[in-house]
Amino acid sequence: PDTFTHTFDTPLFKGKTSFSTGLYIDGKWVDGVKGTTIDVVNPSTGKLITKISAGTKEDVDLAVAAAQKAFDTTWGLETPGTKRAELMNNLGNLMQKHHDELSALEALDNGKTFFWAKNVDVADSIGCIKYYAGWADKIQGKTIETTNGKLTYTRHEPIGVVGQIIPWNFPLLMMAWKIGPALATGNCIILKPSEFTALTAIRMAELIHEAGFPPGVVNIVTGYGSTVGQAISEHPHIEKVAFTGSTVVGRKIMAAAAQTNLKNVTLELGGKSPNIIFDDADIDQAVKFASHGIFWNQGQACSAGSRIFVQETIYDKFLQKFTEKAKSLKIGDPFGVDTYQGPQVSQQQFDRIMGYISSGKEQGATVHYGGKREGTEGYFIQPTIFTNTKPDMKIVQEEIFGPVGVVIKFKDDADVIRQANNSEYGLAAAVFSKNIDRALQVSHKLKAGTAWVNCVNQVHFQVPFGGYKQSGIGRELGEYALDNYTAIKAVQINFGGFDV
Ligand code: TXE
Repeated sequence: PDTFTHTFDTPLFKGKTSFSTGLYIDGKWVDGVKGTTIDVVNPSTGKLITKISAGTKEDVDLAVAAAQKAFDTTWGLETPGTKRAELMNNLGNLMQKHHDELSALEALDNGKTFFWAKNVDVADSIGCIKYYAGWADKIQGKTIETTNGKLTYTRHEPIGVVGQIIPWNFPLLMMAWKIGPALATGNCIILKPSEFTALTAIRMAELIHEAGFPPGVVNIVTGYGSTVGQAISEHPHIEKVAFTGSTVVGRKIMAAAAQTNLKNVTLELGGKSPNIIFDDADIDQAVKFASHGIFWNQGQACSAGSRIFVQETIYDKFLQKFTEKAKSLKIGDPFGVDTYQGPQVSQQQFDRIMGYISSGKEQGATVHYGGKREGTEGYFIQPTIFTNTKPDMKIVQEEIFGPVGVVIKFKDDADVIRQANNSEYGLAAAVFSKNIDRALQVSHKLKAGTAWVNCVNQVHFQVPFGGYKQSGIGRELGEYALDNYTAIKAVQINFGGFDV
């Protein structure tokens, strides 16, 4: 296997400096069939960290064969839920043991701060795996009364071999959201991490191995979307694909599924979530959450509160406080103890965001604060606030996926509901008001898969998450996600109750 040795200048790795960087197929580390690699770049510096394998269609075929074999012989119906739970808890415990190391790897590879990686990404990933371990022995069907002398029951069976394609904004967390429910219900997995941030998935493969999962149950094939991702979406023996990423790629995955074996598809796509602040809100609370809503994780959150609607009577006061808050956010080294904002994940994303900032200016919006690159090295962008926007501007309609928010005035409840719903997306929405009747009435009228009241960006593994409209199909997390990974079989037995 290909390994690299890198001396990380942080004690957080506890001396572990060597990682496998091949593909993890059938419980073994292997080189990709073609032997090509992908550069892994540190977004804080733009410098090379290491190289990982660039898998291909042939590697996906090998992984699917391994997964199918595991499903038929050692996993699937062969391993009881209690055993699946035990292995998943082993994995959760190993992640806990390596909590700092996983957090450091995420900060290094993605650019998010070590603080947030540790307290959200890794903490919630552990929580998610253990939560679904709890479900593994509680997958149950129903008995259904029809006629006397007939027994009918349902079984929630694992689907079989499933494909999972994940993005770079929460690399480990998205992996946990995907593998948790799939393993709990007895499926075998081919997972493709993003080509930009595969290091935690690779490290997880080592922990999955150590936890004792049989070979072939989880296979990690690193590589590009157009090769490995496409091969997963088109594969005739993958029965389900779960994807988190851009709406453009979501469409391709659905089309590929439709044109091949009609595999089940769940999609968690982009957003342009409204964050609504009424004049009866606690303004300091609203400012704090509005800032966290758009600037947290460098704005690279699908649920980011990127359209901030403020009632006209408090608009100036809010804008002044919100700007002060943006100014106070410390940008810099993700490992710095007081850093809030790290670099964007890649040169590509940096360019995309700077392109949106230029487009906002060209279309006549005002850069109220920020709008520039920060420093000269790495992919850092200042927290940016746009005002004087028009509803059809690109910065108001399209997902920027960076620390760039638009602040928009509104008159009253009806006006803001209309403006907030004027979007092709519908992932999340937030309402700030101390009038609970108003907050709930407005929340219920917003076309979004999540509505937050007096908070933003709260996601919990027990609570379903997903989008209306072009933000996706299906729900992840909570009990709801189990349905994505089970096929229902109805068994009907005649015990003397009827004849043809
Ligand atoms: O996403 P891609 P990109 C949005 C966000 C961002 C934009 C572009 O607006 O600015 O998407 O980011 C794999 N078949 N989100 O281009 O390409 C790819 O390898 C199968 C929102 O990086 O969608 C990676 O593993 N797979 C989002 C994954 O798709 C393919 C998170 C996501 O990358 C593929 C990320 C193909 N043809 C971006 N092409 C969210 N919902 O949180 C690429 N991939």
